[in-house]
This record gives sequence, C-alpha cells and structure tokens, in this order.
Amino acid sequence: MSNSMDDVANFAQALFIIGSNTSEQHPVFGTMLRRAIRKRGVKLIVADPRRIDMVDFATLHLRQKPGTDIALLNGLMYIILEKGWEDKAFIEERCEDFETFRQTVMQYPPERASQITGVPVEQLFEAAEIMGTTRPMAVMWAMGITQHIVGVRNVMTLANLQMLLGNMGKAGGGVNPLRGQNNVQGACDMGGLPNVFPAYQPVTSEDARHKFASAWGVEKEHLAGTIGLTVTEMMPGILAGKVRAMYILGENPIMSDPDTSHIRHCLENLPLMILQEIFPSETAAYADILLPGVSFAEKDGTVTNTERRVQLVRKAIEPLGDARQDWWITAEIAKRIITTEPSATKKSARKINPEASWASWDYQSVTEIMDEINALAPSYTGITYPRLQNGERLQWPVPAKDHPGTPILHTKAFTRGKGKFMPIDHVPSPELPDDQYPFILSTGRVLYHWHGGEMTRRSQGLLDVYNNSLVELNPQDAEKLGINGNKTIRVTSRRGSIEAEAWVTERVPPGMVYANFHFPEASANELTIAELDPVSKIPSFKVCAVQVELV
Ligand SMILES: Nc1nc2c(c(=O)[nH]1)N[C@H]1C(S)=C(S)[C@@H](COP(=O)(O)OP(=O)(O)OC[C@H]3O[C@@H](n4cnc5c(=O)[nH]c(N)nc54)[C@H](O)[C@@H]3O)O[C@H]1N2
Ligand SMILES: Nc1nc2c(c(=O)[nH]1)N[C@H]1C(S)=C(S)[C@@H](COP(=O)(O)OP(=O)(O)OC[C@H]3O[C@@H](n4cnc5c(=O)[nH]c(N)nc54)[C@H](O)[C@@H]3O)O[C@H]1N2
Ligand SMILES: [Mo]
Repeated sequence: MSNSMDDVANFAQALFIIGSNTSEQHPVFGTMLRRAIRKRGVKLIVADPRRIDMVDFATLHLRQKPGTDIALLNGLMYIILEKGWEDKAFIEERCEDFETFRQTVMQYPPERASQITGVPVEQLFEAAEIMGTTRPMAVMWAMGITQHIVGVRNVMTLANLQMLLGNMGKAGGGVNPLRGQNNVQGACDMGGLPNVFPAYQPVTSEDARHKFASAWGVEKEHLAGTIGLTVTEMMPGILAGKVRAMYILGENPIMSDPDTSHIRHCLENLPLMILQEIFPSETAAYADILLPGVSFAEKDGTVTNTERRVQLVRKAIEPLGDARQDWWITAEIAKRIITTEPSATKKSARKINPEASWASWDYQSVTEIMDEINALAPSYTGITYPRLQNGERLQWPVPAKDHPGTPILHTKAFTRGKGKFMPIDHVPSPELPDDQYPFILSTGRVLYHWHGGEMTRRSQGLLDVYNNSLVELNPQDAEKLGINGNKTIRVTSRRGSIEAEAWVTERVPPGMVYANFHFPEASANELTIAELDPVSKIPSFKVCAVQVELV
C-alpha cells in the first residue's frame, strides 16, 4: 500500500474498492472501512462482478463483466476529462506523458465502455462524478485486479486514475493493493522473487552482485546475474527439463496452482522434491523428503504487513515433536552445501571467505538475521530488533537508525521521479464463454477457509460453519438447469471437472459461477487455465469458460 490503513480510514473522503472482497478476505481492514463509512459518511464505490458484502455499505455498485476493468476505468477517466475534473496542477508538476495517455482514454466514450463492461452509462457518470468531486479518494484492490492476463495493465490503469485525480502522496488517498498473506510483502522485500536481491536490488546490477557477494563471502560470479523463473514458470519448466529439483517451503501447489491435472503431471516428472511443511499437505504425496517446519505459534521473527509495517512475532509454545525452526533448517542445508560442493563439482567450486560477515550461516537467533537485513537492505536499515521490541510502529523505507519510518509514499516525488502516465487498452480474457462452455468461472476464497485448506480444514469450529465447497450460481441459471431439491452440480472446463453443491444466490450475475479452492474433492483449480500475465506471470484465475450441469 502507498498509504496506511489508519490514514485511509481516518482521512479518505471517498473509497474505491475494485476487485477486493474486503470484508471476507481482509476482515480487519474491512471493518475499519465500514466504520469510516458509518461514522464519517465516506462514500464507497465498489466495482466487482459479484455482489460482495461490502456492497451493503456502498453508495454505488458497478457490476462489470469479469476481465473488463481497463475499459471500465478508461470510460470513467474519459468522463472525468470531459468534465474537467482532473487535477491539472498535479498532472503538470508531478507527472509526464499525459498526452498519449489522454488520446488512448478518448477511445473509451461511455457508450463503448458500457458495451464492453455491461455497466449502464448512467452509473459510469455517477461514479465519475463521485470520483471527480470528492477528494481525497483511496483506491483499494486485490486479486480481482491482478489475477488476469492483464493484471499489470489493470494496476497501471489504477495508477493512471489516481494521478489524474491528484490523489497520490496524500493522507487518505493512494494506490493500495491489499497483500494477501501475513508476510507476502516481507517475502518480496527479502528477495523472494526471481529478479532481485533483498530490498529490490536487481540481480542484474553489477554493484548489487558485488555487494552481496562480499557480504556472503563468495565470488561475484557465484551469484547469478540472470533473472530466474517465477513459480508459474517452474512447473512447466520441469517438463522442459529446466527444473530438476524443488525445495518448497509452506506452499501447496497441488491445491493452489492453476490446472491441477497438469500440475500433477509436472510433479510426477520432477526428479527431486523437498517439502518443508507443518502438515502432510496434498502436495506432500509428491515429496521425496518431508521436513517438519514450525507454525507461527512456535517461532520468533517478524512479518511485514500490507502497509509495509514490520511486526514482531513471538513464540507462544515450544516446537512440538521433531519440528525445527524454518530458518534453522534452511541454514543447515546451506551449511552442508557449502562444505560438500567444492569436491562435488570442480567447475562451480565456491571458495567461501569465512571472514565475510554472513558467510557461516551460523545464526544463533532471529535477531542476528535481522542484523544482516539491517546491513544489506537499505529500506530496512533502521528497522532494528530493539526498536521493534520497544513498540515502535515502523513502515519502510526506514533508511537510518533514527528515521521514523514512512507511512505515506510518493509525497514529493515518485520513485522514478515523475509519475508516468501509461496508454493502456482493453484486452479480452484468453478464454471466454462459447456454445460448449457457456459460463464464466471466477475463483477465489470464502471467509471461513484459507487457500488449500490444510490449516482451516483441521479446525472443527470452521468446519461446523463451512464444511464443503459451495459453487455460487445465479437463481435464473439454477432455474434453467432445473435445480430444485438436489443441488449437486458438475462444473467442467477444457481441463477438468468437479462436483459440488450449488449455492443459488444473487451474489453472482447470470452466466457466471464462482468456486473456491479450499477442498481437494472439489477444487476450482481442476478447472482453471494456466494462461499468464506476460510481465508478472500471474495466472488468469478470475476468468475461464465452463459448462454447468445438474448431477
Ligand atoms: N478468509 C481468507 N482470507 C484471505 C485468504 C484466504 O484464503 N481466506 N487469502 C489471503 C490472500 S493470500 C489473498 S491474495 C487475499 C485475496 O483477497 P481478494 O482478492 O479480496 O480475494 P478473492 O476471493 O480472490 O476475491 C477477489 C474479488 O475480486 C472479484 N473479481 C473477480 N473477477 C473480477 C474482475 O474481473 N474484476 C474485478 N474488479 N473484480 C473481480 C471477486 O468477485 C472478489 O470479490 O485474501 C487474503 N485473505
Ligand atoms: N483458483 C485460484 N487459485 C489461487 C488463487 C485464486 O484466487 N484462485 N489465489 C492464489 C494466491 S493469491 C495465493 S497467495 C496462493 C496461495 O497458495 P499456497 O501458498 O500454496 O496456499 P496455502 O494454503 O496458504 O499454503 C501454505 C502451506 O504452508 C503451510 N504452512 C503454514 N505455516 C507454515 C510455516 O510457518 N512454515 C512452513 N514451513 N509451512 C507453513 C500450510 O500447512 C500450507 O499447506 O493461491 C493461489 N491460487
Ligand atoms: Mo495471495
């Protein structure tokens, strides 16, 4: 998030939630937003194909067809420009490349935007007026925006909107992607991506390679200067012979990757899989070695949340059974690789300089790992363990030990200097309904379960409330299918088929079904398509075509 949850809740005059089921998937922030609406009268616009619970609190619900967000947003920006509601001073002083962007937006008059998105023209005018006349407006989004082949383009279009309205760098405004897991932000910050070292220092930068090589006691040549594979590229990479071994920590691809039967085929062909888990997950069946990690309750450390705030995790109980700290297991593996590798292959022999600061992997505690982060990741320089233990609420960048942190980004300039307007056109989703597969399938989560369900399906309290997969189906479609007493339906795509109970509900419009991936016996990923965004390589989880029949 460019802004903080508190400042959105306290200072936004309008909220735009697009592709985020905030009350179910970010319930704490969702509650803060609902309170802001109730107490301060903040206006909320929800843009979502489904009638999610936040719609109960909305001034306006734009119900676009899945995968048409660019046309929707360009249509809104067309009206904003026609009415002269843009922030001319902000555009002039803080941004560049406005003209080519404007020309693209002018291709989306309201009638055309309405035709692509299915949103009535009057609603487009209503939304544009709220946005154009109520400032600051904060934009929130999540997977409804990113999990498309146009995920990156969708995000850029939202950045265009907030620059156009001058809502950047201000309390109560900003571009606010709601990060999913407790530490997905931290994992990216620490270099859990194929193209960067910690704190987004590019692996392709000679300086960065030199810096990390000397800290870790190896030659620069031993840190690959080429960009690696994303998760979604690794799986097909197995069949292409590019990937021969996988070390998976806390991920359950049999449940969470698109097109499960293809994933099974890939993992069956993988020569070696090491899985570090807290439960024998669905993926564990494919593991050659299962390493027992510890759960959140058994570990010390930090997580970095959606607003870039680093939070302490404190051990509540000692690890059960043979479980070991996740970082300890990784360090022990590294030590053994360091000591055995030189004799194994001469060509890649690594001469480790034991004098280098972090060469030994001999951490005694998590505070020592934090010391390394402070030394090597500039945005974390001042996020020290003592400060966190003192209760300081630090949001990166914190470039010095006495720096107070950065609750709002881009207040004076953008990271690249001027904000660059991008000309972006609508691109249809790769698989749309046809005669044989007439429904759009959208997938995601429910309040009561967590992804593959390895943890939540072990909680009796949650199963008491939600114990089998429900597929949302519109009443009109239910009637056409002849659903009355028996509600079991079969949903089939070009890749697979599931049987599940229909939840007949107005939450989805006619022609659309919505399924989750919490239960192995009816996982949406048996159906999904592994088409990827060309830049981020995220799968198109939110749109594919299916047929639906009564069982
Ligand atoms: N209870 C619970 N909470 C969770 C999780 C969980 O598993 N369970 N997972 C966490 C994780 S890792 C993540 S990433 C987040 C995800 O949080 P969300 O992204 O909020 O969750 P999703 O269920 O993927 O729902 C995305 C929303 O996008 C809408 N949508 C679908 N297609 C489109 C489209 O084309 N355009 C637009 N604008 N919207 C669309 C859907 O109707 C839905 O409301 O949740 C986090 N929180
Ligand atoms: N169809 C469809 N598929 C999707 C999505 C969608 O919207 N639709 N969303 C995608 C998104 S946004 C996400 S984030 C992924 C999530 O996909 P995954 O990350 O694969 O899902 P999780 O169930 O969160 O898997 C985490 C695993 O980690 C284990 N675990 C928990 N805590 C620890 C720990 O401390 N240490 C160790 N070693 N293991 C631990 C759990 O037992 C669990 O099996 O799913 C993606 N897949
Ligand atoms: Mo996620």
